[in-house]
Formats: sequence, structure tokens, C-alpha cells
Amino acid sequence: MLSPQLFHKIFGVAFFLLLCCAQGKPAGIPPLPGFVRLPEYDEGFIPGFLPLVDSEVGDMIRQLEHQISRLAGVLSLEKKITASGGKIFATNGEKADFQTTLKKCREVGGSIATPRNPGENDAILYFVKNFNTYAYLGIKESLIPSNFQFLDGTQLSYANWHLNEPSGKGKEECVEMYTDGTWNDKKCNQNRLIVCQF
Ligand code: MMA
Ligand code: CA
Repeated sequence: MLSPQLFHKIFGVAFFLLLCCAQGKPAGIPPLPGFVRLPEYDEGFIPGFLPLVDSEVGDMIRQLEHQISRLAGVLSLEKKITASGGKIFATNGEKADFQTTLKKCREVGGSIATPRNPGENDAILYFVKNFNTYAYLGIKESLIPSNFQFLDGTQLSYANWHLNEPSGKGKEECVEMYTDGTWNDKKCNQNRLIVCQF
């Protein structure tokens, strides 16, 4: 029988693994493309957690990693998830306007896909190409026409505008990704592929 202390530890580890699920993988099986390997833990030690001594805990971690890896495999096969750096991007293949996309992503604990470098832009482009549908990005025009910002209000540190874009001059407050990965400022009421990040 598991002691309450051990149960608490296992619960903590499970929660930790859920938080960084895409990084999990069973030993010996390579991570899916774009997914990062968890650091090897030495003698059952996970940074931030008490040293783990019970081999039951190690077995449970491996089981959880295996299950998470299988789930990632299924979603990857369906082209519903991909990763870049530490970020996971996901789509459900459905379309929605900008506000609905924000809501849908928030409802599942994520946020709208926001490319902050070429690798992340390519990760989003993977869905745009596969579903042959433009996607809204987490970028909006500020009160200054033609000035675009991330949704947290910070200035763009990376941009991939299409030639002659942005063009809306205050009339196109959202940003969509074209099937070549370039960006266009666009009205926010169109139906676009829902892509979230986690
Ligand atoms: C559309 C609309 C704009 C875009 C231009 C490019 C005519 O407007 O999608 O956002 O800039 O096409 O020609
Ligand atoms: Ca435009």
C-alpha cells in the first residue's frame, strides 16, 4: 500500500509530467520531431522535487511518459500537433473568427498561435498548408494605424509580412498567415483555421 507521503510525491510528479507532457517520452524511444527530450534524472531525482527512492515511482514515471508519448503520436499522425522549441502548437482543424479563436484556445488552457521566430512561424505554417486554410495569429494592430503588436501589448520582435503588407491602415486589425507563411493584416470577422499554442 502507498503511504500518503509517497502518494503525494507521485501526484506531484504526475502533475509535473502533465505540465511538460510534450517533452515526455519513454526511455529509448526518440521524441517526436520538434519535441524536446526531458533531462535524464539521476537516481530518481527530479529538480524541484524531493529525491525519489522508491522504484515504484520510477516505473510510474516511465508509464506516464509512455502514455503521453502515445497520445502525442496519435495527434501527430492526425497532423493536429507539432512543436518548435519548447512550444506546442495544435489545431482541431476547425475554423473561426478571431474572437472565437481566442476563446477556444483559452478554454483548453492555451492561447492563439503567436509566432515569435522563424521556427514557430514554420510550425504554424505546417497546419496552414495541411488544412489549406489561412490562420489568425496572436497579433493585433495597436491604436496607431499600421503598428502591430503581440496580444500582451509588446512590439513585434519578429515579423514576416507579405510584400506590401500591412496595408489596412487601421481598417484591418487582425493578422492572418498565408499558405506561404507570410502575414497579411485582415479584418477580424473571417473564418480562419484555429491554431493554438501551449
Ligand atoms: C484583400 C485583403 C487585404 C489584402 C489585399 C491584398 C483587397 O483586399 O485580403 O487584407 O491586403 O487583399 O491584395
Ligand atoms: Ca492587408
